[in-house]
Parts: sequence; structure tokens; C-alpha cells
Amino acid sequence: MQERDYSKLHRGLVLKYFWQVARRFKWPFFNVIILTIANSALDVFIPFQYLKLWNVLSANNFTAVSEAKSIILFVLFLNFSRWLMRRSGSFSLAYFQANTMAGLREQAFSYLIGHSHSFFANNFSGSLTQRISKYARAFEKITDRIMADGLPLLVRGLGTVIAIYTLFPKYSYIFAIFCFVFLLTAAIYIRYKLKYDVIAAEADSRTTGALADSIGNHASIQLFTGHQHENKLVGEVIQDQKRKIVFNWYLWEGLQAIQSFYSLIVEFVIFWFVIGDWKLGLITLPVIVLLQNYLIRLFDNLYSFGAIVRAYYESFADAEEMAVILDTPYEITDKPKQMIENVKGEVVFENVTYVYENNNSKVLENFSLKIPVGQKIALVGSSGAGKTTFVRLLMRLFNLNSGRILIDGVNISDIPLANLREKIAFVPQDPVLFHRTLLENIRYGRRTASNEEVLEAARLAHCDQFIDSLPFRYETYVGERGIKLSGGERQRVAIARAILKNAPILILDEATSSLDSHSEALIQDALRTLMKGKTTIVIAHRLSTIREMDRIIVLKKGKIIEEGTHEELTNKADGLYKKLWDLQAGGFVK
Ligand code: DUT
Ligand code: MG
Repeated sequence: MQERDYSKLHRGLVLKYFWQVARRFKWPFFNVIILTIANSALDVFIPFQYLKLWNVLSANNFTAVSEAKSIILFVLFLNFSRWLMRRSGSFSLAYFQANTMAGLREQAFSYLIGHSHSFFANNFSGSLTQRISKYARAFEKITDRIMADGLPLLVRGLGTVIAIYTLFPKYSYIFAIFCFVFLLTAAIYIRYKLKYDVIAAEADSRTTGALADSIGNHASIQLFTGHQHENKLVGEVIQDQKRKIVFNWYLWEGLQAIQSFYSLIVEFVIFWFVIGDWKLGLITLPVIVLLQNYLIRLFDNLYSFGAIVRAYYESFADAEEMAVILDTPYEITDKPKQMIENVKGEVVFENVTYVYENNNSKVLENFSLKIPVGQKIALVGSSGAGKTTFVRLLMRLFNLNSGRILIDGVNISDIPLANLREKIAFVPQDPVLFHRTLLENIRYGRRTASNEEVLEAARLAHCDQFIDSLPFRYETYVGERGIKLSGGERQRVAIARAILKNAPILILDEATSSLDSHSEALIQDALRTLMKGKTTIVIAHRLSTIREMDRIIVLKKGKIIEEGTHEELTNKADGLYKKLWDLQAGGFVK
């Protein structure tokens, strides 16, 4: 978890994105505010009626009964209005919060998912998921505190001071000073305490992390009998968290202690004065009862202030993590200049240089390559040579550092992203699937495809062999990331998607590496059909699968070191390709 700095919260940023969604529901929002204010004002006004009632009853004359009755009828009316406002306010708040939270989740997801490949490489998906829900919850937390405590505190605090002023100014000054000191102390104290909140929150995420790491490695723990060892490691983290939490809770208790001490003193001071004023006949019994009534109610409200300040900081800090992402422009800008239609499939790399952010070494440097329309090329080379990077650049998952890439003579950075990617079918090295049905997963290749077309693609990719043996066949859910399928089965699903997509440029990154030789031979057949008339880039370590390619390109550290057909390259006396081929074919180097 990142170190939080509460003094530098981007409040404006958070409010800007909250408002973007909340303004769609501004009527329920204003409704809640007005009802809450009116309701809190009545809370202050009603005890006044009781004061009148005591006065009437203590006067003890003939008209007292009817007057008293009309007062309590009026109180009934006020209480009924309060009930009505409170209830409809709650409904409005529920409507407003639920709608805005849903809107915030949609807003956050919709923007976040458009970020670039590198963004996701640099941020854990688990923590991003958490940020979206924390963002929406922060909104709920802050609006809850404002409507339930903040606004009522403001109105009742002010209302009480004004009400008492009309009766007896001296006491209103005492009340006002008391409120001010009470709130100031709480605000300062909580600000000081925030850094311990951060420490406690960090300890909490450390515990979560340690638990997740150990549970995720359950297989290793069992294989290496690490149970006791893990108990000790995880136990230490839990104990450390305990120490931090206890200290934090003690701090909270400290604030409560100071506040209740204030209350005790102010109550004493007020009634000390009251006795004096009563002796002088300046204050009547009903007013004394009223004062005490106000005092008790105000204590309740004031105690909630600590929770408001805390919720305020926490909510803004939680929401800020997401607001910053919303404010980060996309790395890959989509400025549609030129659509490509009827793509023939000529691919040209011109002096392309690319460096990964986290890695200083250049993966591709001054790399040039021309693939004529319909040519089938193979990229080979040792692990880390830059093969996957090459195809990612062609799909514009990253921006180049220099150089350019052209498809049919059009620079790919001028082509709208959706248009570019619609023209390329890609089977990745390690396909990841949605936790949805097989049918939906395959259909992702072309979401408008009919069931028959999906089944046909599945048959061509030899998916039907394993799908038919599953209990729910095409309706089977594949588990998170496709974990319930074997590596080879996932590859076949990815190939079926590519077949369904049927785009003019086809890229296969180790597409059949996890298949057994028999399935691979069958799928090669299907792929051969698929490649017909398409520009194809095949990446493979198993060289037997690329023998028939028009051109084989051997990469080493991002540079082309050999190229030619299989025959040409195997005839080159001391070429790298020949060495690899001999290794794979004969099992040893002569
Ligand atoms: N690399 C990064 N960051 C990334 C991905 C890769 O720094 O997000 C580095 C690692 C590697 C180089 O880029 O040294 C090339 O990686 P690539 O995935 O292009 O290699 P490959 O040729 O596809 O290797 P393999 O055969 O193992 O798939
Ligand atoms: Mg690769």
C-alpha cells in the first residue's frame, strides 16, 4: 500500500468526478438536504413548545386545559411533519446513494478498462478491483456522515445557541464557547491521529497480503511441510497488526476521555450559574428543564463529530486513488484520422525502437521488416528475443519510442484503435479466458456470430473433442482466467476465437505450444486453411511447425540475424537456425 499523505488530498479532483455522476440525481440530492435541514430545525423548535406547556400548566388557571391541549396537538402536528420529512428524506437518500454509487462504479470501470497494456502490467488487477469498490463506498460513507451527522450537527448546534439566546443570552455564550472548544479539540486531535490510522491500515493490508500469499501457495506448503513455518510467519504479521490497532484504539479512547471531561465540566458550570440566577429569580424551573434537555441532545450530536472528520479524511483518501486514475490520460491516444477497410495485409516496420518502461535495455532497436501482402512468416529466436513484443507493437498495445509501423501504407498510429484491432486476429502465448461459458468465450472472437458459426469454429479448432466430454458442454463455466481448463484446451479456445474472427492479418504466438503432437497436427490442418490469403505471423519454438512458412526470421536480442526459407536456413553451414533445427530433429549437435 502506498503511504498516504492526508495533508495533500486532491479534494477538488475527487469532488469533480463525484459530481460528474451525482449531478444526474441532483433533485433527490437537494431534497435530502432540505429535508434534513428542516427536520433538524424542528428538533430544536419542539422543546420550545414543551416550555410553553410547562408555563401554561404551572400558571394553573381555568383556560390551562384547553390551551395545553392545543399545544400538544401542535406538537403532534410538528412530530408528524418531522416523521414525514425524516422518512421521505431516508428514501431520497437511499435512491440518491444507490444510483450515484452504481454510476460511479460504471464511470470508474468504463474509464479504467480503456487504459493501456502497460498500465495493467504496472497495476495489480486485484488492487484495481478494490479501488473501484472503495471509490463507490467512499461516496456512500461521506454522504452518510454528512446527512446523518454533519448537517444535523450544524443546524442543531446553531439552532440551540439561537434558541437559548432568545431565552437567556448568557447561557448561549457558554454553549457556543463549549461547542467551539469541543469541535476544535476533536479536529486537531483527529488530524494528529491520522498518521496512526495510516499505520494501522498498512498493517491491515500487510496481513491481507501475507494471508493471500500463503493461501495461494498452499500446494507448496503441503509439499514442503511448511505448515508450522507459515503459522509462525503469518502469526508475526498478525501480532504486529494487533499492536498497531491497539495503539490506535487507545488514541481514540483518549479523545473520548477528553470530550467527556469537557461535557462534565460544562454541565457543572451551567448549573452553577443556574442556581445563582434562580436565587435572583431570573430563571424559572421550566427554562432550567429546557436547558438540560438541550444540553443532553447537543452532547449526542457533538460526539459524532469525531466520526465525521475521520470519515471525511478516509473517504477522500479512498476515493482519491481512483480519481487519480480517472484523471490520468490514456497512454495510447486514439485520434482517428484514417480508417482502413478492405485490408490487403502488407505490414512494414520502419526503424522501430522500443524500450519497456521498467527495463532499460532496448527490446527492439532500429528494427525494419517488410512483410508483403499474404506472406506467411515465422519468427524464431531464444526466449526474451522480443518476438511477443514485436506482435504487441503491431497491435499498438504500446507506443513506439521511434520509427513507424505501416499496414497497407497507413501508419498504425493514425488508424482508430478499434479499426486496427478488428483487422488482426491474435492467438496469444498464454490465453486467459473469462469466467463465462465456453460458448461465450469462443464467441468473443466475433460477438455477432450465430451459434452455428461458433460451433463450426470450435470444431475446426478441435475444441469439440474436449467440450463434448464436459457435463454441461458449451454451457460449462471455465473458472477464473480459465483455470479449470488445461493449457492446451485454452489454446484451442483461443484458436477457435481467431478462426471465428477471420481477420486479414493473423498472428499466432506459440499458439500450439501446449498441445500434444497428435492434436497439434490436426490443428495445423485447420490453421493452414485459416492462413489462406492472409498475412500471417507465426511465432514458434517447435521448428517443425514452421517448415512450410514462406519466410523464417531468426531474432536475437531484437535484431534479425538470419532470414530465408527452411531449406535455405538449414543449408547454411553455421547458422543459428540450423543449429536449433539439428538440436530438435536429431537431439544433439554434430
Ligand atoms: N519485457 C519487459 N516488460 C514486459 C515484457 C517484456 O521488460 O512487460 C522484456 C523481457 C524480455 C524482453 O522484454 O527480456 C522481450 O520479451 P518478449 O516477451 O518480447 O520475448 P519473447 O521473444 O516473446 O520470449 P518468449 O519466447 O519467452 O515468449
Ligand atoms: Mg513471447
